[in-house]
Amino acid sequence: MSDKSNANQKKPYSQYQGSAGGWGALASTAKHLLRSDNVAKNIKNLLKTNQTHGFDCPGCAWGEKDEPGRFRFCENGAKAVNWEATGRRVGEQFFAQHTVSWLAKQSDFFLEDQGRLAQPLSYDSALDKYQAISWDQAFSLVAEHLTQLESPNQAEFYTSGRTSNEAAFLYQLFVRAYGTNNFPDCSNMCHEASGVALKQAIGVGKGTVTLTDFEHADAIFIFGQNPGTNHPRMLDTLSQASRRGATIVSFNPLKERGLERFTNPQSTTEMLTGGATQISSHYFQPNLGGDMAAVRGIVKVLAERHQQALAKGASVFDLDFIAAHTEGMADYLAAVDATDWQHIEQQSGLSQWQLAQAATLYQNSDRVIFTWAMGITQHKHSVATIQEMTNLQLLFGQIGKRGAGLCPVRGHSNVQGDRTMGINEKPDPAFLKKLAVVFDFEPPRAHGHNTVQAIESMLSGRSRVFVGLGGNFVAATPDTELSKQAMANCQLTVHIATKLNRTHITPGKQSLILPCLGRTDIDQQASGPQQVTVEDSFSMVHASAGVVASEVGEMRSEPAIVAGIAEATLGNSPVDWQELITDYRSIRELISQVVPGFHNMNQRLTAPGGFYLGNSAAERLWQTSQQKAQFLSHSLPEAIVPASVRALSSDRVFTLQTLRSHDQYNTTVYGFEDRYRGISGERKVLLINPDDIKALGMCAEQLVDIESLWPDEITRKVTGFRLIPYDMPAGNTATYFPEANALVPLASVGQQSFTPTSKSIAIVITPHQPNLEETRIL
Ligand SMILES: Nc1nc2c(c(=O)[nH]1)N[C@H]1C(S)=C(S)[C@@H](COP(=O)(O)OP(=O)(O)OC[C@H]3O[C@@H](n4cnc5c(=O)[nH]c(N)nc54)[C@H](O)[C@@H]3O)O[C@H]1N2
Ligand SMILES: Nc1nc2c(c(=O)[nH]1)N[C@H]1C(S)=C(S)[C@@H](COP(=O)(O)OP(=O)(O)OC[C@H]3O[C@@H](n4cnc5c(=O)[nH]c(N)nc54)[C@H](O)[C@@H]3O)O[C@H]1N2
Ligand SMILES: [Mo]
Repeated sequence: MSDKSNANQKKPYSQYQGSAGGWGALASTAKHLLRSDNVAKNIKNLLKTNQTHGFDCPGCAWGEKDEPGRFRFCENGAKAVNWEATGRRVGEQFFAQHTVSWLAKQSDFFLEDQGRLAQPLSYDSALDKYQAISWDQAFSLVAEHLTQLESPNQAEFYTSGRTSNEAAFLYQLFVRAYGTNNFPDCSNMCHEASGVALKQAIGVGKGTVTLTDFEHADAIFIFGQNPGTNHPRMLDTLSQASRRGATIVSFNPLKERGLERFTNPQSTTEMLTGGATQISSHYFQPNLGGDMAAVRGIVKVLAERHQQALAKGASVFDLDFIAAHTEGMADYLAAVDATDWQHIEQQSGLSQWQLAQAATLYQNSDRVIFTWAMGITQHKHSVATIQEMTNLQLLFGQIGKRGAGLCPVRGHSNVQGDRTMGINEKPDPAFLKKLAVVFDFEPPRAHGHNTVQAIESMLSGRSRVFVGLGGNFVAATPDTELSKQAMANCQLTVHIATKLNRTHITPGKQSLILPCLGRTDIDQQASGPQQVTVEDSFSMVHASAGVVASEVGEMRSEPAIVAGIAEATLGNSPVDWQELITDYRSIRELISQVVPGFHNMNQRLTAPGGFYLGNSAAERLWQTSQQKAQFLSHSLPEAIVPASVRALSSDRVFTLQTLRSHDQYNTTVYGFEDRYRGISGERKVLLINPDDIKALGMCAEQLVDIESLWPDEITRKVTGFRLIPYDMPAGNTATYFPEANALVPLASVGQQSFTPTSKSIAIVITPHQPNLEETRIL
């Protein structure tokens, strides 16, 4: 961002000495609030965050205990609320002043910082400007394009995970009645691997634990996750566990302060005494992509101990559980046995001794929870890694008992709910059958496109219409230039959104921006203010309602916009769309009829905290084809960066992960402080081991260019990134997305998950060539 030629400027990095949370978090919350144009309203908003009669925090999908008297927002939730609830508006006048080409040169921060989208807008390519359009005209334009396509499979319907259950349910109903399963969604880039892996292994693609289980766990193993920034309310849960003596073990290549120690802003004692709670008792720093090897090493140690125990008539594994509930252990243990220690140590970056230590911590704990997030799911072998983690938990019967289980920690606040509502390009046949019966139409059975396939289809010109229900498609997806080209190829692109972003200013031949209400806004319909519902990481469904009347102008709710498009395209079929919008309880009646676990939804929502959807695996009911939990065994990858890719350059090849700073929400950049990592004032940084800087013959803070390696003809390069020495194993590097998405090759995806491999990209680092623009040369 900033030019560091000015010697008086603050250093871009310094080691952060404090704990996570504490006064720093309160000060940052206050800073973001005070910078806002709506201070009083936003304080009111925050006090209603995650309360029974308030709205669900749009920040993350961590759950909430129903305890009175606590505030239930965190610093980053406050930023999300504050960002949405701005009084500034972007409408016709703003666009009269700016061409799309000019806007395209502005930063992501600038675009969203202009305020809330306030008016429906249509792109005029002759003027290169967005201009006002009426809602009816906008809906008719969408309908016209959709009905003119040769096949419904030429349209792509994207969803971002903030969308409520009500909007998602209507959206999938409309899209299927229209005739396609093309539902690329943010989940494809996020926890897809968790869903795929767990469904095969334990019969359900969701986590098996509830928030209460964290109160009973003896050990919590956290893999590939940075809760201090991305799930700050989880630190409250972890610090309580730590204080009652639970063992917390982290696996993360980076030292993340939130995993080390936390001062709980809700604890008067900690705040006044400057005290902090240690979070992780043990911290292992594997290589990027090294977790499968690490878990395999742990199992190898434990399997040996098991053999020794058997010789003495005892056992280490839970043989009763294994016999009663599982299949495939022998094959899996044979695969473990066949994996040599050299491979394990080299790939994980952890020694046999360290893995034996982790094995002991695991073995000594009666109840163990595994949590994980993007550090595990965004690799080529993510499904295999999650199944390896599941295998370990199965060996010890750690699924379906109190205080134990598997916990993929979801990202967007309703990403799990959207899937439950049927936003799925590979829908469950039983779900389609139910739709057919309840709505009396034949839904399409053929699988639709995921995110990467949608880009490929738009690139090739086959798909011609893109509709985005929230999100920022071109900034969130890999290979930015290809993704932008895909969008520009479309005949029509439609964006239902709260804030202006890069996707909107990458228009198709025609383009619409349809401004919608956010979580914090009161959603007033004919029968009165409405509630919507969301599902958290623990399968709890609860209501959310905005609390403060803001200047909403022409904004409409997401369900109302979906209904408008549906009615214009399909008329009153298969439902009376407008009638449903008058009272969302009628949408929930339909959900009750179709979606398993949602019976009597309206009534069950009145319980404080909402209702629990249940989880078959947590009850030790295995909905796999064999009705047993499956040990699934895979070979370790040869190498995280395959030899064929490494051979593409004679320079030293590093592995790069792209992650979030403390001041962003995915593609939304709130500011330029990554406080816990001690990085300040800029985002174009490359975190790297200090010895690697020396080995490269470079120095800290030097500017470099980064090029990724992939066996095709495309050069993927970003330029002018500052080297920041950071505590991480040699050979690994990190930088922020979305800036680095241009480096992620579209074809580099996870096996079975199709998730872009955003956490393991092969790169070479060269001194910055000031004349080189950021390029991608075909
Ligand atoms: N404030 C805020 N909250 C958010 C978001 C946000 O952007 N901002 N995004 C939301 C969304 S959609 C999501 S999905 C979640 C994301 O939550 P996280 O998964 O925590 O997000 P990332 O920033 O991608 O962090 C990945 C973490 O995994 C580590 N890691 C990377 N690769 C590996 C690996 O190979 N092995 C191991 N063991 N660790 C690895 C990184 O060092 C980093 O600590 O957060 C949600 N909440
Ligand atoms: N390289 C790399 N790429 C990644 C990742 C990574 O770790 N590395 N992470 C991936 C992950 S985990 C995810 S989940 C995706 C996220 O991908 P997306 O979900 O597509 O992106 P967001 O940045 O969350 O979307 C932000 C936009 O959503 C809109 N918005 C906000 N609130 C609302 C609302 O209430 N309603 C509507 N309709 N619109 C709203 C605003 O216009 C805002 O600009 O990115 C993925 N991309
Ligand atoms: Mo995500």
